[in-house]
Amino acid sequence: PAAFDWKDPLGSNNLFTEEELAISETAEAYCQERMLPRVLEAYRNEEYDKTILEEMGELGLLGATIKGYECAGVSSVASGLITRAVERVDSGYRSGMSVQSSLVMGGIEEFGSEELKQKFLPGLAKGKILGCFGLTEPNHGSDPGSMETTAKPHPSKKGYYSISGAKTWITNSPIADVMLVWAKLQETGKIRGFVIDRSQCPPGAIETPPLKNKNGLRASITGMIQLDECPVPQEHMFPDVEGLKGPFSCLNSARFGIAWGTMGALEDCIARAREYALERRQFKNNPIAKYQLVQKKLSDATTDAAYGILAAAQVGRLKDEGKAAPEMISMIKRQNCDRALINARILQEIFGGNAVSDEYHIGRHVANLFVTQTYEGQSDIHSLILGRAITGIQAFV
Ligand code: TGC
Ligand code: FAD
Repeated sequence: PAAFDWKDPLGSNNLFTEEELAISETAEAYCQERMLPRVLEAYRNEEYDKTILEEMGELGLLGATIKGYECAGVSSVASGLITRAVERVDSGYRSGMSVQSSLVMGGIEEFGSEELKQKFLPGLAKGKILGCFGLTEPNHGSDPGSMETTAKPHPSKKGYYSISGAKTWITNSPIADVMLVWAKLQETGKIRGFVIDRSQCPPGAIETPPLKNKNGLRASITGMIQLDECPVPQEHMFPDVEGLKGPFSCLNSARFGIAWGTMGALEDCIARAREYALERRQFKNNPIAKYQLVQKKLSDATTDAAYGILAAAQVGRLKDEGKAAPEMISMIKRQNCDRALINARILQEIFGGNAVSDEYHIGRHVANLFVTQTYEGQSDIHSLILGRAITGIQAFV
């Protein structure tokens, strides 16, 4: 019989092409060699080093599924493998990348005019321009359809809209050059997407104060977007998409990425807990890995990670064939975030008191994974999306 590999228990590597495996290797090497050494200081000091996005851009890891515009044009599975490599180090680093790649570049690629694509995609792909995605508002998180941010014809600048409102909990906003902001057009009441170029905004029209002192995702920078009659050229509005379909289409790709990423974080927790359990000795000099209760924790987590990768790979293949329903993405986003968080919390117990020290990394993953379960649709919201698809009855309102 074939040998069992605890790092790839169900042989998922057999499902990936040579090219996908090579991309995964490049991403893993970069993340372990260049990102991992920075993460503890970044997390302690709540700092995001934006040169990371430039480095990722040089390796072709940003907006990797996009064809043209200086992007790599790889498969969805390959992009998932990149995301998994990044989140193996830290969910905050994956967040910075997801927003740039899936939410901003993905949105511009899917809905932007050719002019907007030419103007922004190559710079975003190289990490020279930083993007953020503003959907959530202080009073409307799970229910973005009720947003209050409004766009109306600018009273004095011909050919411009004037946007006013506030977005909150926005990854990368304090350092973003470009903001994809969703606002209701006053004349129709319909949600539209606007690409705001910070360098073109007059002073005071846009403020992006950071939200500090987070207790998770500290290696990622988060803030608000406050818009006060901000002038935006009409041609910076996505021409043909209106309603929630716009932001949710971007979210389909980002949620797909999170399903892969959280498996990377969980795999890191498993590898670290296994190593610790083999080294740490208690009671008659036995490694704690000898004890059945410890082994069960490792078995449960390893099983969930293996299942999670297989499910994500299956949805990735369907996505590229145009056969992935959004509910499939809700299913893997919910399941993988929940299982990663639950298992990481249990694996944390293996480290005893040392779990409290950040040098063991496990506590950081646990705090981060809570956030992954919350953003891009909290898990209970995805339960309701699935429940609606199963029963035909919506339970939101
Ligand atoms: P609902 O009636 O369900 O849909 C309204 C319109 O949108 C369409 N639609 C989708 N289109 C494409 N993909 C999807 N996944 C779609 N889901 C819905 C739908 O067909 C409909 O179109 P149309 O043409 O008929 O108008 O709308 P609802 O208001 O009832 O929505 C309910 C609910 C709960 C499903 C939705 O609001 C939801 O998903 N809430 C969660 C909010 C969320 O995910 N926010 C994410 C913010 S961004 C973020 O967190 C980034 S973190 C990034 C990082 O740091 O990694
Ligand atoms: P609420 O909507 O107030 O929900 C609170 C609780 O109530 C949740 O458990 C929810 O599941 C539950 N709930 C709500 N409605 C129902 C219902 N009908 N039935 C049952 N339960 C319900 N947003 C962006 O737009 N862009 C970003 O880049 C971004 N980055 C983020 C980064 C971080 C670090 C964080 C923490 C958040 C980020 N978000 C971003 C926001 C994120 O998407 C929201 O926090 C999330 O959608 C939940 O919204 P909320 O926080 O307002 O919670």
